[in-house]
Amino acid sequence: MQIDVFTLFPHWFDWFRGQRHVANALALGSELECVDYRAHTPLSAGQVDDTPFGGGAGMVLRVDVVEAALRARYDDDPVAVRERRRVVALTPGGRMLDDALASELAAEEELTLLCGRYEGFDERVLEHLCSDQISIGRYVLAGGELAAMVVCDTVLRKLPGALGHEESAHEESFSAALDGAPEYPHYTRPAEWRGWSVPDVLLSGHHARIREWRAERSRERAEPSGGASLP
Ligand code: 6GU
Repeated sequence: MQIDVFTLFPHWFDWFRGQRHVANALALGSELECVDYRAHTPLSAGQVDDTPFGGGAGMVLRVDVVEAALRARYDDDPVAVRERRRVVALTPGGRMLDDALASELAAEEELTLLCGRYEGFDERVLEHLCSDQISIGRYVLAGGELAAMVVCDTVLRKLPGALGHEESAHEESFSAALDGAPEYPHYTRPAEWRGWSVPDVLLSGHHARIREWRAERSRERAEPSGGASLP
């Protein structure tokens, strides 16, 4: 998979690239590249944003700046680029990221992520230069960079080989393998600690019963009252 992230802070992604599963995915042939809006701005003094028409607080990322960066990267009219490549803008109001959307993105061979800053994008970026918008939750971040990393994290770990264990990403929380339910609980050694013991079935070596027990726990957690995080 080839991912391009458009950002004003490309160096933020240096740390991200060093994380094990990301490094694994990159070593296995995936690519994660950053494009700096500022390096391609047609405006003077590295300007990339401007005050909103109609007034109001904050700054808005300009449409001509985003267009210039896309054009420089893809050597084509960005309006045509989004026809052949998924171009996602990270916005607080976008489609909520979940496991199904992550799988959908992981199936793309090429993906472009546009990070906004400040008050976000000029609306014409969203209307004409991108294919869709994704949000990682209903709260506002100072910019799309952390959201882009969240998207890359969950997408890259779905690619074959990224986790080392082929099974690890298959039967995990919210996956189709668990019917979208949270994952069952895990335990490891010691089997007994301060009187807190591991369920007997897991020590039984009886694989069919273990599978059944795990499916039941997973289903329980999917019920409104079953989640450990719910009151
Ligand atoms: Cl994608 N961007 C920003 N700026 N804030 C967010 C977000 C994205 N998702 C949740 N909050």
